[in-house]
Amino acid sequence: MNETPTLLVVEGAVARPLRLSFDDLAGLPAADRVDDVSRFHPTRKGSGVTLEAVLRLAEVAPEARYIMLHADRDDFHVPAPLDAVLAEGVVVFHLDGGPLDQAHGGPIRFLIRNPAACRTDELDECSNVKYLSRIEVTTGRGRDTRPTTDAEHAALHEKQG
Ligand SMILES: Nc1nc2c(c(=O)[nH]1)N[C@H]1C(S)=C(S)[C@@H](COP(=O)(O)O)O[C@H]1N2
Ligand SMILES: [Mo]
Repeated sequence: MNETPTLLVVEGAVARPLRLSFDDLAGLPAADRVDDVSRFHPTRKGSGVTLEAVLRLAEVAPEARYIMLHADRDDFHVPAPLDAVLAEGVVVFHLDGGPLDQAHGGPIRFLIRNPAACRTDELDECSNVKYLSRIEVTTGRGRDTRPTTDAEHAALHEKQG
């Protein structure tokens, strides 16, 4: 499936584990595309595909209940309940047809369409994972590295710039 490097691994409770390249993502059908995320997240940029399309390719096992969003680059990890995240998740991977740069959370940025404010819900702003490298489909809730206090949150934003 790959001629260009793997940008996103999908693994865990799936029938078909995936290693997706830019070309694999760009080759998904038009119906799966999400163009210009600034239409619903005015401060963010890029285009992508629905989480649902990616998980459809991987064929999620019936016992799956969560996805773990892993950013191995900075060791940031967020669990998301599968039923809630399925219609909300967008996998952003290009900006005007070129790769999504690190300043925009690339090469892959995960976005929740309608996130709750930070720390108010399972699917909150903090779940908008930058540098997403792996989606692990799981039966239980895994490690959550989202900040839990205002101070931790402020420190993280300071570090992120
Ligand atoms: N990989 C990674 N993704 C991350 C974070 C992080 O520290 N590392 N911070 C999260 C938090 S706490 C928030 S509120 C949002 C901020 O996204 P923004 O910089 O686009 O506003 O990114 C989230 N995604
Ligand atoms: Mo956050």
